[in-house]
Amino acid sequence: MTDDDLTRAADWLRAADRVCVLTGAGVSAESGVPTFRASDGLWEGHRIEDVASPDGFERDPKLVWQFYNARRANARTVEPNPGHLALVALERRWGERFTLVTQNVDGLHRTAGSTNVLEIHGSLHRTRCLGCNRVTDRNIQEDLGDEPACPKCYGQLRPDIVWFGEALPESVWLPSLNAAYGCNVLLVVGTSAVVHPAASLVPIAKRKQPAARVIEVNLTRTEASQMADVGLYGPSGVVLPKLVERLG
Ligand code: BV8
Ligand code: ZN
Repeated sequence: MTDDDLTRAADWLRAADRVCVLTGAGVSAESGVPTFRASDGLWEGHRIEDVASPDGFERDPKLVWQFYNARRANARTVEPNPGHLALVALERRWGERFTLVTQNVDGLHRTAGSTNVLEIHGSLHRTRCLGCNRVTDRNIQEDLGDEPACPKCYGQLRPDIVWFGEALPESVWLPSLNAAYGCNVLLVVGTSAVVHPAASLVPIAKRKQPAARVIEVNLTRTEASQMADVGLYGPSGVVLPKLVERLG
């Protein structure tokens, strides 16, 4: 990342009326949350379709709950990193003209202090009942066991997470689309941009008129890089605070 790149990114950001941010697992990596596609990938030992799909849950709900209880246990041990805190600072600067769309289910953006957070793939903190559809915030302190039942109707509980093959809830996806269409700058942080429809927010922001400026923050180039106006390559926990500082 050159100093000139940082200045250009800060200039576009400073001039923006509305800002949208899309984050992925990379923004939590420095907090100690494993990413999905790194060699020590989260899915290690488990095939995605076995632990993050409705069929997998139908086939072996205990295995899926073991996988999610393990991720809840990891989430108990981690703290927000300076990258999460830099995004809180950006939200405080733009207020309700700032939207944070996250693919992450670890809850770290909210823990860091972000408030307008669209958790488009759900959250490890919540369960959903297959009997009465009730969504409950269970936070992450307790292990839910491998066959948790609904306290209200004794129905089967599942993690309130969007699995592969499932639609994103309209309650979070529509405002995310709105934010991507309405923003002047889209900050894409720590995502390989391979999972859809989340990744489609980048071309949406880029192809609309007037186009948004796309700033990518990542360790490496990704599927989104060719649509980025500038790439700030480095750890997001280092780059994002530098960007906030350059904003002045
Ligand atoms: C749907 C919850 C249909 C689970 C997740 C072929 C082509 C295109 C699409 C598809 C296809 N085949 C199937 C599909 C659809 C599929 C999809 O996109 N598959 C991909 C794999 C090809 N999508 C779906 O199934 C979606 N649903 O399409 O439904 C439908 C439509 C209408 C009506 C009914 C049905 C649902 C997708 C949601 C799946 N759920 N998460 C869980 O978390 O347990 S996705 C999962 O991947 C996570 O949410 C994660 O966030 C997400 C994306 O991964 P990333 O966040 O990007 O993480 P990754 O490890 O990949 O990358 C990390 C990045 O960080 C890297 O770039 C790395 O360089 C960088 N990094 C690392 N450290 C740092 C860093 N950057 C900065 N600093 C650092 N320190
Ligand atoms: Zn229930």
